[in-house]
Amino acid sequence: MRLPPFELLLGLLLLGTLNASADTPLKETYAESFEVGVAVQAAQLDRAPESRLITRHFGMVVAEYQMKANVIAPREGEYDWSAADAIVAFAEANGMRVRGHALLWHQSTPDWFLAGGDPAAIRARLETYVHDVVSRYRGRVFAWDVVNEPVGDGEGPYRDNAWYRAVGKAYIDWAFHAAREADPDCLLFLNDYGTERKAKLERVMGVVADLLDRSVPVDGVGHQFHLGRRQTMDGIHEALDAVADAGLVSHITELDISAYNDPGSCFVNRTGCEPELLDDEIAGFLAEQADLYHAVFEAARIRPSVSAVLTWGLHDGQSWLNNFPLRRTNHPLLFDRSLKPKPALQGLVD
Ligand code: 9MR
Repeated sequence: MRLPPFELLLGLLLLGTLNASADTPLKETYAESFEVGVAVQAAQLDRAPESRLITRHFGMVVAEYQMKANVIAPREGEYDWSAADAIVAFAEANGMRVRGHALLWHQSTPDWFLAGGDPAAIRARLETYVHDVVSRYRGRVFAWDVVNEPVGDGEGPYRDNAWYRAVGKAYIDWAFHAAREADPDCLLFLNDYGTERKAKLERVMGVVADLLDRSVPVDGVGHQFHLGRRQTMDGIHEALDAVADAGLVSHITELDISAYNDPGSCFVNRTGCEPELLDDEIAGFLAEQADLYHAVFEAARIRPSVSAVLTWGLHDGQSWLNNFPLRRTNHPLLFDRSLKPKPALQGLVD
């Protein structure tokens, strides 16, 4: 019997592999090591092509902005749960888990929380808010980012935000204690960006150690991991190890990989930002991005301390990075603008 030419056999084999990988849900690929999630917006859950991708590839959702205080409680004593409820209901209807984000973030704090400046009043408002939100979703939101981005970028360990200026570092303790009281079984996280950089990691771990010393109930650290092109892996490994060494859980909470690697000036006054990728540069970036996504997922897979990895959005068209630090087409996520899987997704499920 004559065998078909080697090239043909190889071609058929490759085709088979590609088909198998395109069919494999991302969440199943990593099911033995960690859960895979995605940041969503309530409106997209009603759009069939997007919601199908979400339920197929992810086992967890987090609200990109609709569970923050400025959306839930724009005015004192008045709650709007509509979007948050819709996201939690979608997750429950589809057997998915919900990560709560975020009880307290200086950028989404409505003015009424801090009005008047009296620390006792501020504490009471914060505790009431945290209690009301956490108890509404008790047993349904399995983990909360209790405080988001409390750590500074240069100055002392604490970020010099309106909360810190009003009451010092105590606001962090109050939020964690109130969350624990409202749901003793929920995992409580301090979430921050830049832990892949040594100096920031040291500050984050210093703040965490200080909280643990005073028996503040912190269970884990959320690493946002908003990464850029040319990010190396050392800092990622160090960040995950540092949290494990402190005896805590890590979640990778807001993973995305920007096509740009801007200098600090771009973030300060939008000078020196990298120019928009040309069409013939995109494929090269997507290949680099696939390698980096794969390396980050591997870093999570080999560590028992990492129990969840979430991307900060479903597809490139939805990402905040198209508008930050300036308006520029970006390609940071696992699906492209037409919802097609990118090389990064293929690389992960292969
Ligand atoms: O991506 C989010 C964007 O859609 C919202 O408008 C914004 C304000 O709510 O928050 C963005 O998400 C941020 C996250 O909550 C905390 N880390 C940085 C994220 C990007 O700014």
